[in-house]
Amino acid sequence: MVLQCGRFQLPLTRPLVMGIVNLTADSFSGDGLARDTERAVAHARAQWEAGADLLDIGAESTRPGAAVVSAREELDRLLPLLEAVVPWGVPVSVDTYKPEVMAAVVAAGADMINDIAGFTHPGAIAAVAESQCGLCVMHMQGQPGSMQADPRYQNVVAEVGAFLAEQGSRLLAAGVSPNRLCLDPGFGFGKTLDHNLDLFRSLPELCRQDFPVLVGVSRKSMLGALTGRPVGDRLAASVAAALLAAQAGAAILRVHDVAATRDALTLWQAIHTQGN
Ligand code: HH2
Repeated sequence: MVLQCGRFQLPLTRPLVMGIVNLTADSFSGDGLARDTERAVAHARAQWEAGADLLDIGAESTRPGAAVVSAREELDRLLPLLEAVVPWGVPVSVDTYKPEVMAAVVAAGADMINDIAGFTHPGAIAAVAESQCGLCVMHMQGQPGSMQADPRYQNVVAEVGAFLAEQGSRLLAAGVSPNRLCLDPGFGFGKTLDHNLDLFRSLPELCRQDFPVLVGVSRKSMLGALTGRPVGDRLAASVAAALLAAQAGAAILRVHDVAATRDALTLWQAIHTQGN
């Protein structure tokens, strides 16, 4: 299987590592760089050199209570970084749910659009349909500001699966070719710890379906709830979670700690590759 991702066709023969670059002022993980382009470029370079297969740049934090950023401010943060990073020849994803931001970053050379709202905002599908960008469709219940207040599902696995299938169908109906899509259950986005664990347990089933699956659990509060550790001290749990997601069949792992994740995956692949 290959993921069409802008200028790239990414073979999915092993799990890919997506390195996070946060141009936010208030990310939960504390790594946000807001408008500090120089440090953001250095961080992007470090993520790439640590072995990231693709970079994911975001300029609005989704942490409950984080400030909503205007499209203009989002672009003022994103475009200088894109201008620096696109020529490196690394696939660049942009984490945004705003159609006007999508259109502008696609024009600026972004290879993938990662939408936490799953392309549900009016105009989002039209903004990306005619490009060659990879598209990550993520599930979220509610809005970032209030999503963790009281998330409820009858059956979280069925409901998340149905949403992803429906948005996938909408994108295909708009002319998007299937090899541009990947799906993400959206860990921590309007989900309790039990919802997250149910979804994690169901990953093998989701990963057996038609589209590659992206998993983002790096440093998230579900890991804090389980280990009792603060956000800066969740490396071991994050790497373990990434490895378990890979084992379950995830195609892309969205992580803050690229080098550690790569090491773990290298070991996992060596054990799982026949003939080694
Ligand atoms: N998680 C975050 C942001 N974007 N995109 C996808 N596809 N999947 C995820 O799980 C996901 C995501 C939240 O993490 P982070 O970017 O580190 O934090 P913040 O939103 O506070 O900047």
